[in-house]
Amino acid sequence: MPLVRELIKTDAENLESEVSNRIEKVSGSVTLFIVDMREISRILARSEQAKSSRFLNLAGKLLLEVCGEQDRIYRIGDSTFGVLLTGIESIVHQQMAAEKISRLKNDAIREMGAAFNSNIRIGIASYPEDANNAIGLIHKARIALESAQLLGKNYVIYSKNSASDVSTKWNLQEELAAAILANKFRLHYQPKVDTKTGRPIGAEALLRWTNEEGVAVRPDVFIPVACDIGLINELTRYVLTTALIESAQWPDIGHRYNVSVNLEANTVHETDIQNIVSSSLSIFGSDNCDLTLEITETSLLEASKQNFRCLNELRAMGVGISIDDFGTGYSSFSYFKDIPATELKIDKSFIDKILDSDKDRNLVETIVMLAHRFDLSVVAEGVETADQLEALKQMNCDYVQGYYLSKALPNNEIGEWFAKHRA
Ligand code: G
Ligand code: G
Ligand code: MN
Repeated sequence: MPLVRELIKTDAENLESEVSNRIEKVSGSVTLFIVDMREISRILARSEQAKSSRFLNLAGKLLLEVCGEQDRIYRIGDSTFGVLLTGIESIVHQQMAAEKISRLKNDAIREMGAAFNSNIRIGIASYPEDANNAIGLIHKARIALESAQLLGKNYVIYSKNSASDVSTKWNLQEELAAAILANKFRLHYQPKVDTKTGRPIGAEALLRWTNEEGVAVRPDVFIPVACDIGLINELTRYVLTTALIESAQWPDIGHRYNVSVNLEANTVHETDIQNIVSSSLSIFGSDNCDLTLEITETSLLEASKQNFRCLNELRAMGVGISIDDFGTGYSSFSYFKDIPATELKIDKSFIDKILDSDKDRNLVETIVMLAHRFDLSVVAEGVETADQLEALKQMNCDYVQGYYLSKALPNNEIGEWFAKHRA
């Protein structure tokens, strides 16, 4: 009769005493795998809540299959498991076990009939090699897991190198959290210009952070970190309210400004963005400006019907939706018919090539025509020369943005820029 073993549900604190017990009972080395299935469960949760918990139960059961009599599995978080294996003496053995766990994930996905390929991450540390007690072992396995997430690897075995990568990340997290609480951010604004007349129509707000050492940290570095530490909503609120407050003071240019704000992909999928936007608008909205939210094409491609509902609600509030970085994802034509967008921004990589060949030019011209057929206005990003601007004018591209016109400027300079270019 095979022994029926159960998953042990525990929280992170109890894990410590569990691991401690095992270390005492088992002679020889004990290896802890922390298995994180967050990415998969997130994707499943977007489609259907029930699927996500079914997957995690299934994955837990499959994990039991890698375990021998002496081994234990703990469910230590919503989508995190601890696997405690004994008698794994070499790195090769650890690698084999990690590979096996990675393959089990495929079985679970297949059994669910889900059509995607996402990763699980595994952090691995051993007693007594990496740590001489339970607390140390859990800590090292967590560092290895963080490192796997950082490097985008299926698994990482703890080493001094992984520790230093992760400590850099943890420092950044702490610094960023402090900066968010202390409101150390600024917005810069890059003007958007009407291609035909050369007159300004508005600007894109771009977040700027200079850390305590005076180093400007790029938003594509710190925004994912803000997501990880659960503070992305604070940043989104900051950007929305600041853009609304500051644009209200910009000089008269004969019409309302269009102000664009970038939204991080997961904000659209996972937060109550409608409420954040509507409360910002009701408190800080002004007659001076219309708001547009820029969402990357890639994240729109992942969007489910649920998210389209969210985008439709935003549209109903009078907010524009812009498809950012267009051309970098792989959208099919049918996507145009469903997406509730008002604007399409052609990625800089296409604009860069526009003068290279007829083919590159035709491509951009076709995108413009297609967008117009679906009532989307078109913005070209990263325009750097007069010739590019001229070519885009010929193609009926509506608006342009780029260093040729202006880089992003701090608020005290953007007002002057608008005043100077309004005529
Ligand atoms: O100019 P720049 O280095 O700011 O922009 C780098 C990237 O960071 C761009 O892809 C831009 O869309 C993104 N970005 C800039 N500001 C914000 C912001 O407020 N929120 C989000 N989610 N992304 C931003
Ligand atoms: O992804 P998003 O389109 O939001 O990113 C805007 C980014 O492009 C910002 O980093 C901004 O500073 C940068 N940018 C804007 N105009 C130009 C340009 O003409 N050339 C280059 N190289 N970058 C630009
Ligand atoms: Mn953008």
